[in-house]
Amino acid sequence: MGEEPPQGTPVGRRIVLGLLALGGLGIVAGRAVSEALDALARRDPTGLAAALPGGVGFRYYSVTGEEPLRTSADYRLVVTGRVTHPATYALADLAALPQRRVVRDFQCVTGWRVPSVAWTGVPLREVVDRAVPDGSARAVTLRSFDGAYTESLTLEQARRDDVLVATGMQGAPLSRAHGGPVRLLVAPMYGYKSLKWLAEVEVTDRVEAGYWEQRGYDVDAWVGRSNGRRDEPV
Ligand SMILES: Nc1nc2c(c(=O)[nH]1)N[C@H]1C(S)=C(S)[C@@H](COP(=O)(O)O)O[C@H]1N2
Ligand SMILES: [Mo]
Repeated sequence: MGEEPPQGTPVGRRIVLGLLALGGLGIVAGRAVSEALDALARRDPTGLAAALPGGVGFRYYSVTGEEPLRTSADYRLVVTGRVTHPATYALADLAALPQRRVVRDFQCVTGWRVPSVAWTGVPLREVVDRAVPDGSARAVTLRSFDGAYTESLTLEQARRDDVLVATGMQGAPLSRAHGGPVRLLVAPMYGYKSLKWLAEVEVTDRVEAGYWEQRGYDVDAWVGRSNGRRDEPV
């Protein structure tokens, strides 16, 4: 790994959702409790919530140290670049496209992993292919409305079933802290590929290294097969 772990600035504190320990309680109870823990952790600048039972959980990351805001009313996703039909999607437009649910462990390259996270949203290929990539198209660059974070995928990776323009997580709308109203989910790769606060998909003629890749991390970030790590693949 590089000298600088890709954890950005945790937004305020470390957070444990405790979903593992609560797995037996069922989805509804688990979600209610995780929301309570979430609220607790957000009020807890000391980070003591990280010591709650449950062992593993999400940490909230933002390289800018901020949580940028787009309301569900003013959110827009633009699809640009080497396409013949550039498009702009409001949240309702995304909701009208084919939806998909992906349940997968979520793992950061620094080592933490959250088991069996349920995501919902539109496969990225739906918005890419609706824009009709031209003959020069090879990849996509993703941009965040935080103004700093970027990511990229090959066109082939972007068309996978487990790569989503995600609007939901654990049965609820995606929270602002987790990148809402819309983030990218690249389920088979380390967390840094899953860009939060997604604003733009630009179709490009080559892969452009993203924020963390410019700082030494692998562009192809398959869990267990990159960054010199030996994690269980997801
Ligand atoms: N815009 C933005 N997206 C981001 C990051 C970030 O700092 N800014 N951090 C990445 C990293 S390193 C991880 S592990 C995940 C963490 O997702 P979470 O904050 O929802 O836990 O978001 C990824 N996407
Ligand atoms: Mo990460």
